[in-house]
Amino acid sequence: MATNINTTRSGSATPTVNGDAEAPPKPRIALITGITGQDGSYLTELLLNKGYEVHGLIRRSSNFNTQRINHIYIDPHNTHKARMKLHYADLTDASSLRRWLDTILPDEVYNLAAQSHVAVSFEIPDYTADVVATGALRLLEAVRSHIAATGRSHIRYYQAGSSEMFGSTPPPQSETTPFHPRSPYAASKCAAHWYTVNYREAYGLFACNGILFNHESPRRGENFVTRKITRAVGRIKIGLQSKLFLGNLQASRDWGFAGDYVEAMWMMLQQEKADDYVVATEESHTVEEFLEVAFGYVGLNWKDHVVIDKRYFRPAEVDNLQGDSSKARKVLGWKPKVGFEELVKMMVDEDIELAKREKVLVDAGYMDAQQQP
Ligand code: NDP
Ligand code: GDR
Repeated sequence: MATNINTTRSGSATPTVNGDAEAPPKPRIALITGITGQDGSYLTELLLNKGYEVHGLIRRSSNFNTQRINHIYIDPHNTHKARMKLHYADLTDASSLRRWLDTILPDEVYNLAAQSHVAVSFEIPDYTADVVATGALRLLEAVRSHIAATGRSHIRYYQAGSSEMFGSTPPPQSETTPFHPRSPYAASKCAAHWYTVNYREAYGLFACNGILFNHESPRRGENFVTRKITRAVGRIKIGLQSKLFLGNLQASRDWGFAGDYVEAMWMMLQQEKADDYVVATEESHTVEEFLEVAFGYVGLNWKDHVVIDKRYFRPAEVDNLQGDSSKARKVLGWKPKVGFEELVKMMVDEDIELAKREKVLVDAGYMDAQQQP
């Protein structure tokens, strides 16, 4: 029989006055894995703006990996102002997850951490499964056992699911579309999805799967195709690069803006009932169309610069993704604010500025112009 956790929103989940009429309302506390990633940075900004205290789990790296959140970092010694706090942990280390839950006592947990590169998952499948699939299970189990030990049953959990789970199932893809994953990454995300559903059904955990279609931004990792293209456009325009090596240009993706998508994550955790939602613009474009808009925006022809390189083709491709996000639009009241062309131009504008700064370093002899991202 399922052991149910009472998930009514109470305790510090709703800002309350702690018995003292003078005391300020207690802020809600969020715990984010993957805070140093693209989505982690936008979600942190969103939650800080809503008055949350945000705790992020970061993994140890030989180089600093906090570039995307440096602009909002305040020295923790400044205790009154620092509302974002960082802690070392890893999704491959169960003890660290449970320890930080017990210490931070979050109201909301967002599991964004992942080895998130589809092509790389074919190179390191075992590690990808450990972080993406078993990592999600470790965190769910840490949340479940934390609740069992403390009685903090109001905790809400968000799992970063992906349109890659649909894989070769034709569009439009909605919450009821069958999964057919085409990579170790996608198969691992399917496992994480079902672990999340299972913890909801077995233990009554307030756990939601966001099935998010591709979302991009000027903070997108530089080896994802959109950012790889806009970085190249900036560098070609400024004279730092001439060629751009790419793989399959015919793949079609439903690309939105990451800043819009993190709002949907938060909205899911504010509902009465935990559920799963597709988040998408409902518009799909090929990589070639992305090239046309990005190069065309700065008066260049992509055909003069792009070279097809077999190494960027994948053992199995996902040809066509286009979401049906009608459930999120109806139930959450979510809709994207940034359209395809605006997104591409936003990314190109930022990458032109970045290339200009790189040019200064190249001209001063501090950087090799051939050093491509
Ligand atoms: P990023 O690749 O930008 O960020 C991934 C984050 O996970 C980084 O903070 C990274 O740390 C962290 N991480 C990686 N491995 C571990 C580990 N072993 N332990 C702890 N942290 C780890 O991804 P996005 O921000 O783009 O995506 C966020 C989530 O949403 C991911 O789960 C992704 O798979 C999923 N997703 C993304 C979509 C998109 O279009 N962006 C669409 C659908 C789903 P570090 O900075 O040190 O590398
Ligand atoms: P994707 O994003 O696999 O959809 O996963 P990516 O930008 O890597 O690829 C999109 C499409 O572009 C094609 N492509 C190339 N891709 C890369 N990276 N580099 C190239 O040179 C290149 N040339 C062509 C790919 O074959 C593919 O068809 C992203 C990630 O953020 C996942 O974590 C997330 O779950 C999904 O989006 C939804």
